Amino acid sequence: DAYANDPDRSPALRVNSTEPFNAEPPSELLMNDFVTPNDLFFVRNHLPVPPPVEDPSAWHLKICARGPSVCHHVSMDDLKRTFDKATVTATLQCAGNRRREMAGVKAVKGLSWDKTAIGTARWSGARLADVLRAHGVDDAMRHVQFEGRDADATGERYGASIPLATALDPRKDVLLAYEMNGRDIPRDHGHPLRVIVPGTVGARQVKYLDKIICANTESPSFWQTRDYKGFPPNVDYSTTDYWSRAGPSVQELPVQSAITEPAADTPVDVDDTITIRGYAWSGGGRGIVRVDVSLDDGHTWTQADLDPRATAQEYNRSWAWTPWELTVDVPDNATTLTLVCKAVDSSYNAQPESVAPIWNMRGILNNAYHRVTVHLLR
Ligand code: MTE
Ligand code: MO
Repeated sequence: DAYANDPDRSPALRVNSTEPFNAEPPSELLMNDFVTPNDLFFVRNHLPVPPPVEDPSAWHLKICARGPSVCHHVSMDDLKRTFDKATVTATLQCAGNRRREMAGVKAVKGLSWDKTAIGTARWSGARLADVLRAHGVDDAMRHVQFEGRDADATGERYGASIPLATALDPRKDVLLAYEMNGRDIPRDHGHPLRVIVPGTVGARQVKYLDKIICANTESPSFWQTRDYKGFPPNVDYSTTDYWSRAGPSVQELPVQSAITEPAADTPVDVDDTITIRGYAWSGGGRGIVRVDVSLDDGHTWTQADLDPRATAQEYNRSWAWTPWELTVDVPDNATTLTLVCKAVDSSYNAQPESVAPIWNMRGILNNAYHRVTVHLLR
């Protein structure tokens, strides 16, 4: 059993699949902290967790910075001693976050994620740009490919790539991370080393990192070439040559927000006011300038209070989410409220109003207005 050596997990996680293990935290726990505790951070594994690296000092990363034919070995000690340690607080979101709502429009293929396949951590490690420069990177190359140690039964390993321009831009803060929230990265999150690409889809942030290759082509892995791509709403698995209809690989993510409290379908005890909380976030370092909340299904709107730790982030380098909160009077005699939230990012991108027009067969990139209907006990 390839899964026999998987690590122990918190019983608080809501499990979407056990082999491979995929789970997300309960909605009402997600926004308790600006930085998500490691044991509550959503886990997205495509494959069995690889055997632990028992002795990280005997382990090396392979770096092929001038193309696949010339590779160097870098030990964990080299990585920690030779390169400055950088720490970045970044939100990681799976492309499939909120897939469940998209599946409500029409069937999609993939795990049924609710709205918590997203989390924020303080990631520490070496800057990928520094490590590539030290190994004579060829700036004319176009992509950086990453290979994990986790493999399927045929030996195919998890892999993905990002543009080399992203990796080399010091203001993009791409890390080879060996710590998550001040501790060694847990096994589920990529021990001993993973890539962190702030503002980019989770799928490119390769865990259990084994090899880095600079190349003129994207990663040849299934997950780069055939998955995590956008499909138009009129294409499904029965469409002839559906692969030729895919858009480019997903990299930076669009603006997103969701209501985490009150959770859907839980009766809410209210006096005269109700407190609504959630997160907003956008890809590419775009900060959140506004979150609008409605209690009447979008007829009228009120601005939520944004967490000052989020709004203090640098322009185009706002890697962490924006927790938001709103306490408002409940309309007299109301028994049901349809809460809606929508965020605006620093490029004034807005979320689409509904899921149907952005439906895609893979169920990714759902960033429609988020709606929660609550029944009031009063
Ligand atoms: N890296 C490896 N090696 N194997 C994987 O299955 N899953 C990817 C990415 N990196 C994956 C991986 C996907 S799709 C996501 S969303 C993130 O890891 C999830 O990271 P997390 O499990 O630390 O939350
Ligand atoms: Mo993902």
